[in-house]
Formats: sequence, structure tokens, C-alpha cells
Amino acid sequence: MKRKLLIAALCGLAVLILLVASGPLLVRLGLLKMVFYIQKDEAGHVRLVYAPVQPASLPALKPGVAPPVAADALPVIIDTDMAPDDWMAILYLLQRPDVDVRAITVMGTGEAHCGPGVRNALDLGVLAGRPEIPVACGRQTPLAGDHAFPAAWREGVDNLLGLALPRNPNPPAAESAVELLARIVRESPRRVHLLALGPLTNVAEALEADPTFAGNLHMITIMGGAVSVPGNVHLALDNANEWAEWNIYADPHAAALVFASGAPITLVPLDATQYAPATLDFYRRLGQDRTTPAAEFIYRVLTQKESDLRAGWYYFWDALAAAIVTDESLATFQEMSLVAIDHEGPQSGRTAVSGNGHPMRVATFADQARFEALFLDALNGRAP
Ligand code: AGV
Ligand code: CA
Repeated sequence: MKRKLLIAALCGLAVLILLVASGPLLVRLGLLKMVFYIQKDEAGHVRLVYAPVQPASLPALKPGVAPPVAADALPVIIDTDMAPDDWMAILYLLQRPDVDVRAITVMGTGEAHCGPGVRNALDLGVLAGRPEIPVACGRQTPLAGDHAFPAAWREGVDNLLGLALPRNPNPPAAESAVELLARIVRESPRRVHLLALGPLTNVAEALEADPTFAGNLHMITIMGGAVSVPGNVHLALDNANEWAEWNIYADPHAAALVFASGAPITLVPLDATQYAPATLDFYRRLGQDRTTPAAEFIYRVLTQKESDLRAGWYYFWDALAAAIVTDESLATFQEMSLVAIDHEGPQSGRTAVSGNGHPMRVATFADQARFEALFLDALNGRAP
């Protein structure tokens, strides 16, 4: 009996090894689009996954053509940590004729590291026909504390989930992210809308460095926080912090400074983004409707994320915040007085309602169907 079990186990192991070992070869031969491989999951545990690989046979993406920027377009700076849904938010805004993206700033405290994050942002500019948009990076450590994103996530976004973009020949901006933010806001004849899609390290530093910065902004729209719903760091970390959302958690002191700055703030927390899950249905519709390099690239991104879509734990967090910048009627808002808890402890990074808080506009609901329609149209270059 014991012997039979042993033989069965050995056979199972042999089949497993064969599958893992032969996968890359079969993919190269074009015989396999899915492959078993060993991956670290969100908590850093090693697991065996069956997932699509970037087929070497995927055709290279061509540079896209930008829509002409309207004369009265909204000037926007995107401050981003260059995660996959940040790519979606960036491409959404670059494809909208009513938005003029003036700069992209990357913080070194989010999901991407500075080098790959800046490279990928420059290359997204090519994909959307805007290779001249300046891109700069900021500091690599939070203003306080040491909360970092999981290494496995950082590796995945740094290498574009194994995908490729057309190369941008332009170098990164000569300025730092904070210098670029401050200069664009100072020089803009119209007040700039700042869209913050990662930890608030750069935004806090710009507010500190330039006392005129807050007053010259039209609005800071922040994807971050969780007010009346659980946070999301506990889903990936084995900690008991059920309150914090990643972007606030990764640099809580920066968030506290931004909240207290007096700048006009629209917060798009998990309360609102829970209404924008990345669904298989949307993925399939995009599959039937992808006529631009930007739409094709996001289709490839979602293909790499297909198992996350099936599991229901991927959201269009940042793309929703970007869409709200262009069309406020997508969301329902409430005025709230909030603090970002920035001391170390089980609630570090929480965004809480408080009598000592700072007034801001908080999105608490989003219209999923209208968001998806706007997103699909913009990716395909169909003007609103
Ligand atoms: O908390 C949402 C923020 C967004 O800016 N990011 C992802 C978006 O870019 C962090 C995050 C939370 N859950 C994640 C995240 C997950 N499961 N995978 C990757 N990033
Ligand atoms: Ca982000």
C-alpha cells in the first residue's frame, strides 16, 4: 500500500516537473499559450501557477497617434507609481482630447522603482503619440517609516508584466519630480489638475518645497484611502491592519502633510473603486474592440492579469480616478473631514473621519457601466 502511494506520488512529481520544464519550449514553438510556472504570490509565498506567458510571437506595438489637444483642454499632471492600472489611467488621459497631460512624475516609493518606472512612462508616451511629455522620478524612500510594496509586485511592474512597448528615444527630464511638478504648476496660465495615483511622497515634497504650490492647483485628485470600507494592505501582508489602503500606507506621513496642506482635494478611496472591478466581461469586450495601440496594449495587460480577473481581486482603481477627473458625474461625492493616521501601529495609513480632520470631497460611489464605456471609448480614440 505504502509502495503504491510512493509510486503514485513520484509519478505525479515527474508529470509536474515535465510540465514546468517543457512549458517554455512549447510556448516558443507556438503550441502553448498558457504555461505552468513558479511564482511568488501577493504575500510572497511561492506557488505553482498556470498562467499566460507573453508569447514571443506577439507582434511589436506601433507608436500611436495622439488626438489633437483641444484649445480649452484641462491641464493635468499625473503623479504615478506605474502599476498596471496606472498605465491604464495614463493611456486613458493621453487619449482624451479634452485633457492636456503636461508631465508625468513617478515616486520611488510606490510599486515601480524609479529607473523602470520612468522608462515605462516615457514609452507609454510613444504608444499614445505623445513622446515629448516630460517624465521625472522622486525620492526612493518614504518621508517617514519603512512600509514598502511587496518585492514580487515591484518586480512584475518593473518588467511590464513581461510585455514590450515601443522605445521612446527621449531621455528623462533633467529635473527631479518635485522640481518638475513645481515648475509646471508655477508656469501654467491655467490652474493645473494634479492626479495622484500612488504614495503621496512627491506631492508632499512639492507642497513643502513651494509655498505657492497648493494655491496654484485647480485640484488634487488622489486615488487612495478607505473610509467606510476595509483597507487592502491586509490582503497582501500578514498584518492585522484592516484599515489602510496601499497608497496611503506606503507613506502615511506624506499623506498627512497633503491632507493638512489646504490644497483642494478630491479623494477617490476604495469606497468608490470597489464599484470598478476589472471584470472578465470588460476584458472580452476590449478583445472585440481594440483599434489603437493603447487599446491593444491594455488588452495584453489584462491577458497577463487574467487569473486575477477571474479571482475578482483586480480593480480599475487608478483608471477610475482618471475618468473622474474628466467627468465628475461618474461619481457620487460627500464632503468629509479626514485625517491620515501617520504614526506606526495597527492603524498606520488609515484614512479616518475626525473632528480634527481636513475637509475634502470624497467619492463614495461610481457608475460602473458609464466608466467602462468612457474607458473603452478613450482607449480606442473615440472622442467623448
Ligand atoms: O490600492 C490601490 C493602488 C492603486 O493605485 N495600488 C494599485 C493601484 O495602482 C496598490 C494595490 C492594492 N492592491 C493591489 C495593488 C494588488 N492586488 N496588486 C497590485 N497593486
Ligand atoms: Ca497606482
